[in-house]
Amino acid sequence: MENILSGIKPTGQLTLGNYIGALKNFSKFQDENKVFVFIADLHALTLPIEPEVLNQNTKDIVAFYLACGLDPNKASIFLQSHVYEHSELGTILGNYAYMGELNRMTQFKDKASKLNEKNIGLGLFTYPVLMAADIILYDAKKVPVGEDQKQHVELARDLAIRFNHRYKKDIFVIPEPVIPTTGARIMSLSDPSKKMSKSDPKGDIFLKDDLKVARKKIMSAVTDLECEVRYDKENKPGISNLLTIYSCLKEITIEEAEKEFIGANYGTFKRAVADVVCDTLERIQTKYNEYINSDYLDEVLEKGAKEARAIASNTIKRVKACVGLYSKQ
Ligand code: ATP
Ligand code: LTN
Repeated sequence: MENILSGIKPTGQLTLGNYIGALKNFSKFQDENKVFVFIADLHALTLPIEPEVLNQNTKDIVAFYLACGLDPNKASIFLQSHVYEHSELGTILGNYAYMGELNRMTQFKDKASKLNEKNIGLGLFTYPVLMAADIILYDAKKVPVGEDQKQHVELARDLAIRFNHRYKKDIFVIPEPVIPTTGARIMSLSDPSKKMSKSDPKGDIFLKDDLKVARKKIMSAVTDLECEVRYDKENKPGISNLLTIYSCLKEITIEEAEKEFIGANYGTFKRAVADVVCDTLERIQTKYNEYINSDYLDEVLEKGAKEARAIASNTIKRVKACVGLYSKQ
C-alpha cells in the first residue's frame, strides 16, 4: 500500500488531454493504495482568473473526479486551499529551493514568455515549490501526471532529497512521477505541434463539449496529405495524435489500433475516433450532470479535507521539529 497523490488546477474547462494524461488514471490506483486527489485552487491564482470562473471550475473538477470513477470512500478528494498545511510547507520549502532551478522550469518559462516582463507574478515563479509541498505533505511515493508535469515532480524529488540530506534524517518520502506510456501528451487537434491545453483552447476537446461539436472537431482535425493511418510522430503528427487518442480510449496498443485501420481512408478513421471520443464524453457527462448541482460535492470535499489534514498536520509537525521551530512538548 503506497500513498499516491495528484491534482489538477482549476484554470479552465477540462480537456480530453487532462482526461487521458491524468484523470483517467487516478481511479486505477484507489483499490490498492491510499490515494489523495485534490484541486490545486491556489495554483490557479498564479495567472489572472475571474473569481466566479475559478469557483465554477473548482466545482466542475470535483464533479468530474467523481464522474471519472474516483470513489470518496476509497480516495481523499479535497481542495488545496482547505488544508492550510500546503501553504505552510510551501513557505518552509521555499528556503531550500534555488532561484536558478526555478528559473529553468519549462512551464514557468512558457507561461512567463506570454506576459509582460514587468507583470510576472511571484506565485508563478514559486509555483513548483508549492507543488512540491502538495506532494511531500502526503508522503506520496507516486505522482501520476502527464508529461508536462514530470519536471515539477522531479524538482519535488530533488527538494525532498536535499532536505533529508540537510537534516540527516528521512523526514520526507522521495516521490517519483508516474507517466502513462501512451497519452502523456495529447496534442491540439488544430496544431498537433502544440499540447492540448485548457488555457489555450484552440484545438481542444472539452469534457463538457456537446457531442456534435466534439465530433465536428475530430472530423476537422489537421492530418496530412498521405492516406495511410500509421503512427509516425515526426512526419504524421496529426494522425499519430488521433491514433493515440483512439488507443487510449479503447485501452489497446497503438499497433493494435494501426491494424484496425489498414487500408482505411482518413474519413473512416476519423469517424471511428469520433465514435469512441463521443461514447467516452457521453458516459462522463451523464455522471457529471448527476453530481454538479448536488450537495454531495461539499460532503465529499469536507470528508476529503478532514482525511487530508490528518496526515498533512503530522508531516508539518515533523518538519517544524526537524528545522527547530519551537513548539510546546
Ligand atoms: P493549463 O493550460 O492551465 O496549464 P493544462 O490543460 O495543461 O492547464 P493542468 O492543470 O496543467 O492542465 O494539468 C492537469 C493534468 O493533466 C496534469 O497531470 C497534466 O500533466 C495533464 N495534462 C494536461 N494537458 C495534457 C495533455 N495535453 N496530454 C496529456 N496530459 C495532459
Ligand atoms: N501543477 C499541476 C497541478 C498540481 C499537481 C500538484 C499535480 C499542483 N500540485 C501535485 C500533481 C501533484 C498541473 O499543472 N497540472
